[in-house]
Amino acid sequence: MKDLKAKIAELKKKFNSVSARVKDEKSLQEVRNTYLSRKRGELNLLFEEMNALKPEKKSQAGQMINSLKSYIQERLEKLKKEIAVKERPVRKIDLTLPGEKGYCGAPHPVVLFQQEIEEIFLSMGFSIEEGPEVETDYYNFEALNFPPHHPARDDWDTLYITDDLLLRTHTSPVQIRAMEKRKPPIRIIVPGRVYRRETSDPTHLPMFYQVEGLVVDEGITFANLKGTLERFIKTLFYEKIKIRFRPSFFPFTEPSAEVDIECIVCGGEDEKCRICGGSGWKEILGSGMVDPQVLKNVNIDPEKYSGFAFGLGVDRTAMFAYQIPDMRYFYENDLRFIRQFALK
Ligand code: FA5
Repeated sequence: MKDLKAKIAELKKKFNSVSARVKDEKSLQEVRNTYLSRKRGELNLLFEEMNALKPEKKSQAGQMINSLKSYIQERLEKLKKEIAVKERPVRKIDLTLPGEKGYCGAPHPVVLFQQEIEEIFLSMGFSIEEGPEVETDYYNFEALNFPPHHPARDDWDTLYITDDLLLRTHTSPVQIRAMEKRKPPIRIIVPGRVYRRETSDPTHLPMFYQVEGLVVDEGITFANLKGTLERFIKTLFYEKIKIRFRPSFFPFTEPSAEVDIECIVCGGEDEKCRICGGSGWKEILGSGMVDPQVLKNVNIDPEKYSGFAFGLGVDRTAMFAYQIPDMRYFYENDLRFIRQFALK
């Protein structure tokens, strides 16, 4: 027993001096093997010796060996943590290099422009309504007074999904959905995407944004339509901008008018102007008084109520406002182009 005690003391001393020299993962593992290995580890040899002792001495010896074992384990654990901290890779920082700039996204210019439009109408007491992009023939055409096979349907080059389902060609179907849902007074705008089977060119896209407007109440006249649109356009562009109402045709409005604004790029002075083609005018929207037949289609009495509606091309107007010669730039995903607008 005395022998064993001396051996334990000796082993502890040896362990302390060996472990003090441990400096990396490899030397730590070597020390662990020397003392704790199951086969030839020093501690196991001690346990084997203990087995040769008389039973009454065994428990005391066991306690002494176990306490040395815990001591060694704790010390090794501590060393392991110290080595892990020491060996952690250090990121070298070169303070002379320019900093890394984080990527920051920004709203798309067409979205920004749409928000400007929304704010003007919200300030005029309109509320915002939405509708589905996949529409039925009924809402996109029939309820808007386009009977089946009516030639006016050809003006909207339509992408059909089935005979009855299509990608909406304008935001006007939401007029019908809104009037089905609630009775006048109605004063809404409907921003959203529309689709047409068109080849893109500088002023045409197969997918673009419109903002529809609809006002229905007692005593609404063309003067309300004109006043509202003039106020809107002057707020969006500038107070003195020239505006022109040109007679037009839409099956769902009567009378109808397309609205042009003066070319803010050349003012009609440049025959070769890429924006207006020298005409001095640019069409931005279609409008008109809601056809009484459309009101009847949604069970609103046209004798009592009247209304006006309009549909503005957001991309087309944005192109004009920002003086961009080609609308396709909006969708080419060139960040150098897109980001200029976010900075404004
Ligand atoms: C319509 O879509 C009608 N729904 C507008 C309307 C609403 C009339 C309510 C009366 C009452 P139009 O097809 O003209 O009309 O389109 C309206 C606007 O969308 C145009 O003035 C133009 O600014 C824009 N637009 C039309 N086609 C394209 C296109 N291919 N690419 C980009 N913008 C377009």
